[in-house]
Amino acid sequence: MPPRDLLRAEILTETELPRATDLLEDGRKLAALHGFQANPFLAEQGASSEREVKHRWSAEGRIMRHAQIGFRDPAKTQRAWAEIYERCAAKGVAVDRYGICLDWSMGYPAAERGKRPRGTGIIFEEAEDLAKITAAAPVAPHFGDFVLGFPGAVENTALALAAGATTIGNLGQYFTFRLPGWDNDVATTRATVTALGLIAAQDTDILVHSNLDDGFAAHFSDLACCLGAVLIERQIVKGLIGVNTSHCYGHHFSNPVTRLAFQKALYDIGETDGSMIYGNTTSYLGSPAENYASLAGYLRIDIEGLKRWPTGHAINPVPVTENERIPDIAEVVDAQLFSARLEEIVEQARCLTTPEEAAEISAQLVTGARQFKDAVFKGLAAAGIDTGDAFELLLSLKRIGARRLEALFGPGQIEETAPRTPVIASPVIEELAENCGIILSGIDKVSAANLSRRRLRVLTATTDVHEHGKQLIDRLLRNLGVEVVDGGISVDPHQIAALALEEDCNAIALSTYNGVALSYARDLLKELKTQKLDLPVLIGGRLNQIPDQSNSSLPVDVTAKLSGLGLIVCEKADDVVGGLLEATDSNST
Ligand code: B12
Repeated sequence: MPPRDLLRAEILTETELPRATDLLEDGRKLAALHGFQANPFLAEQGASSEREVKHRWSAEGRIMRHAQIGFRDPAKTQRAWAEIYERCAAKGVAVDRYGICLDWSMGYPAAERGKRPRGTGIIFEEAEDLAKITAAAPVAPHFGDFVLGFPGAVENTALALAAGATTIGNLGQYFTFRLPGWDNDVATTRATVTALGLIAAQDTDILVHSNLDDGFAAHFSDLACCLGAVLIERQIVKGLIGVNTSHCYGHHFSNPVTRLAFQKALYDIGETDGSMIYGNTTSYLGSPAENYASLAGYLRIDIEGLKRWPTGHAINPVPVTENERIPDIAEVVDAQLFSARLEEIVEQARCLTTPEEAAEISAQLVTGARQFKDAVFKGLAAAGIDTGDAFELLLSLKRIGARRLEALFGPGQIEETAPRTPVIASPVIEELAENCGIILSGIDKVSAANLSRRRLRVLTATTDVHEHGKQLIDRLLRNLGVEVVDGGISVDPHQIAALALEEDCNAIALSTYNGVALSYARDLLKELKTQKLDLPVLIGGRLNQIPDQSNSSLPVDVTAKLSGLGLIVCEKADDVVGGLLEATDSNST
């Protein structure tokens, strides 16, 4: 598809939109009310921002250490803030920054939060409550999720500043996350640009953080486009607004060579303010003992990369129970201590590493990323988008989406029939294909043939941003001769029911991960009833829910309740076969 296919009228359909200059000015005015409050970490370091500390430590060869916390219960979060620091310090290990997991309901404007669905993270109303937590130990607060990129961006940025954060994100989420029931992307963009104005007006150096894996990276099939996203976001935030950016990557970077190459490529394109290299959480597939091997595997690469190419990033030792549930305090401490010991071991073994292959890949990534960024800006300008206006740029990129951007402007070779060949393939896509092959080979031939004969149409969808489960089910079903109707990512129950009716589907296969399985299932059944549809609903993923009226920190399993409602609970992807065969037995053969 040539770039000329992109037209302003198709992307920005409104006749009138806010101008970034006005929104940035609104944000600047708010700075008189919402200023930055220093935190114990900066006091201890004698610095005015985390950025300053990052530069100092990079020069000394010291690597920061990051832990992610944020229990639903604020008192527990406060306890964790102090206890993790103290228990590690007692062993001579420093934890330097905490990433706070705000709840997704915090993404809505403050006035709306009470009536919106809740997820698994922490919920705050008052800045003082938050500041009490961040004062509990000299650790730099990092506000990553559900701040920038959401309709509640201005209120949440003010909260983060009052709690002493000098790294605030998460711009990556702006491009891909959808809050349930919220489709007003103009309001989201307006809040985000205004919040960027508030950040730009602070008299200390605030970093705008973006987690690439939350944003476009998980959707691009080419890692060169993923690196290109860094250049594009930098151009918008630094180039047009004057604020420094800080990029995080790692969840999906499971290939050691490309993980190391990406680190070098970031260094080569001038990253000095990296927030953290996220743990390769997709490699946590087994028991804690097995996950320790994965932890060592990715940390070793990250330590090696940061020693060679210091970018300011912290390492992030993710607790080994992360694939089972939200990790508890002691598990966070264990992972931190493990990482400190591993750092010593990596240092001793450095003579063994030869990163030539990574260096070669990194050079290709940098060239591809620059090509991608230039093509995106040229293409947007040709389509009539004002590339000097941050509001128009952000909204256009969000609406075009990763897949189309890559198809139009990616640096990979264009193919006649297939998508572009990536310069460097993303490991996510490769792993899904491999995983699908393994599952298919384990399905018995009689069941597969039986399913294929039924000529089913199955709607697949997700309740939240996690889409790998759905992608896997889509692939499996297509390979088994089932027609897949794409119900989308982060969709609301009424949308699923309406589409199932319109597309005359035989069943729904739902993937859910955000601790809302039960409430979502109830709403979906209600919507199906409204549409007078009696369809089997298969459900998989993380089948748990945070009890609504409780302040409990961890979601509870709701598998039995889902079965009680009549849903077909699927533990593994291949359960889709038995589930569909059983549920569609009478009416489809
Ligand atoms: C990758 C990932 C992400 C990626 C998702 C990228 C993407 N585009 O998909 C990113 C980084 C964006 C992300 C974000 C978040 N994540 Co996340 N994420 C994960 C992770 C590491 C892997 C999940 C995954 O994709 N697995 C791959 C699939 C293929 O395998 P699987 O999950 O084991 O599924 C199997 C079965 O369940 C089954 N299956 C799944 N669905 C279906 C459906 C049907 C019909 C059938 C038959 C079978 C089936 O098939 C699979 C193979 O057998 C998990 C932790 C982990 N290691 O599992 C956390 C995890 C799911 N995330 C979690 C959380 C909390 C979040 C955030 C809220 C964090 C935050 N504060 O921002 C946000 C979500 C925000 C939002 N708006 O929704 C929690 C969920 C907590 C819970 N409910 O218990 C987890 C468990 C991590 C944790 N312990 O805290 N995440």
